[in-house]
Amino acid sequence: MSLGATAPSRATLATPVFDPAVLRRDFPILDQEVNSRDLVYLDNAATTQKPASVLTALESYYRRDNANVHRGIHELSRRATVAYEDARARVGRFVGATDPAEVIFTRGTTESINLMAWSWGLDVLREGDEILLTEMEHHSNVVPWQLVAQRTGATLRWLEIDDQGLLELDALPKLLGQRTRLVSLTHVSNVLGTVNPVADIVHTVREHSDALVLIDGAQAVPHLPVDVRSLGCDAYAFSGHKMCGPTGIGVLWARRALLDSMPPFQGGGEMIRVVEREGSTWADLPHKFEAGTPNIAGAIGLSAAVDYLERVGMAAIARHEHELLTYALDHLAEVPGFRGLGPDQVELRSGVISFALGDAHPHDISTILDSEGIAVRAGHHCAQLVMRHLGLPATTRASFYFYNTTDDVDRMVTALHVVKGIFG
Ligand code: C6P
Repeated sequence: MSLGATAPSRATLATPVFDPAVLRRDFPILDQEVNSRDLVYLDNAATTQKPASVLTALESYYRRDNANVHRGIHELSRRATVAYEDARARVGRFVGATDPAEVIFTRGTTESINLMAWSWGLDVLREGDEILLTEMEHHSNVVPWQLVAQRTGATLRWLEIDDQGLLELDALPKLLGQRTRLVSLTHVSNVLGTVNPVADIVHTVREHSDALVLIDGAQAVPHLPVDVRSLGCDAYAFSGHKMCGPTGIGVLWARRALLDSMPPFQGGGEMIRVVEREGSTWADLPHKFEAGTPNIAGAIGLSAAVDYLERVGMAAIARHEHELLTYALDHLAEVPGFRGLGPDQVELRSGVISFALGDAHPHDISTILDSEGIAVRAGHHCAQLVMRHLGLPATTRASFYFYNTTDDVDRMVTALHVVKGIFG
């Protein structure tokens, strides 16, 4: 089934055959050569490629409907507003949010977490309060809390990672208490691929504290079925560009009562009710948190991405990534000097493989792979605390999506043999 610009009929969808080799035809960018080799794109944790249906949605919005939202009473503005608000409801439903007012459009996960930090954190945190983070966090879920802790006198506490790349959950109850105001953690690690048992963690947090739970879902929503309500968390952040959507758009979902209690994050047009010289009052949710002209095209593109992902099927995506991960780990183990990082149990991981290869530097590895037309990421992956835990300055990282095939893995394995030949 190719799920390109035109959606297949419901009848076709009743018995879809998941075939990554066919699905990848929906992604025009994948059909090219890099350094005279067919492109193999294995940098999906950084950003994913966009199907034709998303490109078409963006183009047709700009060609036919472009106008500012919630302002004009002319036809184009009406169309743009309807499309933008439909996108909010659509994207919210994709992660189990039943109330569109709880879906705030942001620039991405980073801005969603900053919204929580600068609105809720600055307003609520006091000297002696504690924020519990994990050693597994991306800098986006570390630095905003450091900044807000500096201003409020709150303290950061840390849940560690064990030798397997799993969170040391036995230590969690001891880290929680009266002073814990927030537990903020990633759903899936962008370095180790570890899928954290979020619902269980929320349960433990509720048993031992009154803390809020914020989840960084940047690497989860694109790869597995997510339902924010059944996870039981208070807030959940994710990015559009990692799930076939455009860059510059993301979501903060949070419970209505929490959002209602929070002051605005930024001030400007759109987020006010009345402005007087003496002060202003705020618009209702979700607009209170969306100052200025929003990323209208981005929201519409993300909605098209969500349509696409739903047609492919999130359960099928997760299953395919597990199969690819198993296949890749088996074959990579044959490359001399290969050392994979992250949990041994594939069921506890998503499609991310960070690795070391003998003494070869990750930047050299990735340069050689690039010369073979293979895109991977090398570096600390914006997770220096994880690197410190691993005792490495950097790793090479291959990250899969549903359009990757075993042929892609074979190409990488062959290229790593070349790297090994060069570095010995
Ligand atoms: N990780 C990676 O290559 P933004 O940049 O706001 O869309 O997402 C930030 C972010 C937050 N949390 C996690 C777990 C992430 O993986 C990311 C982005 C990319 O791993 C770029 S550094």
